[in-house]
Amino acid sequence: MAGAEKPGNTQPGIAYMAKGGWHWEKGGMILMQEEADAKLVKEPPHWMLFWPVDAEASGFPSRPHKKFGSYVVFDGTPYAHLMIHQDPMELK
Ligand SMILES: [Cu+2]
Repeated sequence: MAGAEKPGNTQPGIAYMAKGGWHWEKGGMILMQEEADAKLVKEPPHWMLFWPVDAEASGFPSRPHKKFGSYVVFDGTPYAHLMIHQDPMELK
């Protein structure tokens, strides 16, 4: 997303990544781009809610958290969104 325009959405959006995705992570924090000593981490299938969200105000963590399964990605940036992990293979 380096050099990408700031999101201009005026309504909330929702997306589902059925095959999950990947992100760069360093010290438990998700990075917007690769950095030295960062590792590439696989994300499971997940929903993404695209609307300005603030980790502190929402109570969601700003990094992947097994207990909650949801967290704010890119907290404190125009690209912040809520990530909700869901694995359809685990549904009964
Ligand atoms: Cu995603």
